[in-house]
Amino acid sequence: MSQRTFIAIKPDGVKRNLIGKIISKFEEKGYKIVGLKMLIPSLEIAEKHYEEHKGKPFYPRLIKYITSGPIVAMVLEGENVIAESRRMMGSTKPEEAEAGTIRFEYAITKEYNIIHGSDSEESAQREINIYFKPEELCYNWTTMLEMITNEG
Ligand code: IDP
Ligand code: MG
Repeated sequence: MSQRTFIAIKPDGVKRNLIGKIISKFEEKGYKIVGLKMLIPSLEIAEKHYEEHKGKPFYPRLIKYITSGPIVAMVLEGENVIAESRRMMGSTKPEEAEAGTIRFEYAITKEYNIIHGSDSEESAQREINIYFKPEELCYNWTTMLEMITNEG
């Protein structure tokens, strides 16, 4: 089932020059990038994004962290991309993340864990709408793999 998901390289990932390495992993996996931009999240955007965590002890720091610098926001499309991109990211706590996952390789703490990914179809749709206007998304293009598959 082809799905879309929202992924963000958080400010610590950008500050540590990990943009290219992270995007490469998703490209190599074969996901189609249908939205991509850099922005410094406003307080309003950050609060909308993380509304499920409002009231938790780490919430104020989370908002400060996510608004502390640019993030790279993207929308990926592909088979089972929501669950699979979460698997590729690894556990929230880097010490629990499986070897080979993005957080295992790069995250330092459960707070500064360099990447965000939607955890359900509902949150994917919600988060895509928070970060992207419809006209900013490029759904209508064909990857090489799609071209070859359709020719066959
Ligand atoms: P997720 O990013 O793996 O979906 P969530 O539990 O949704 O994890 O938490 C959102 C973000 O909030 C985490 O990625 C992390 O940056 C931060 N966070 C989560 N739990 C803690 C905590 O216990 N202390 C500090 N920051 C946390
Ligand atoms: Mg989450």
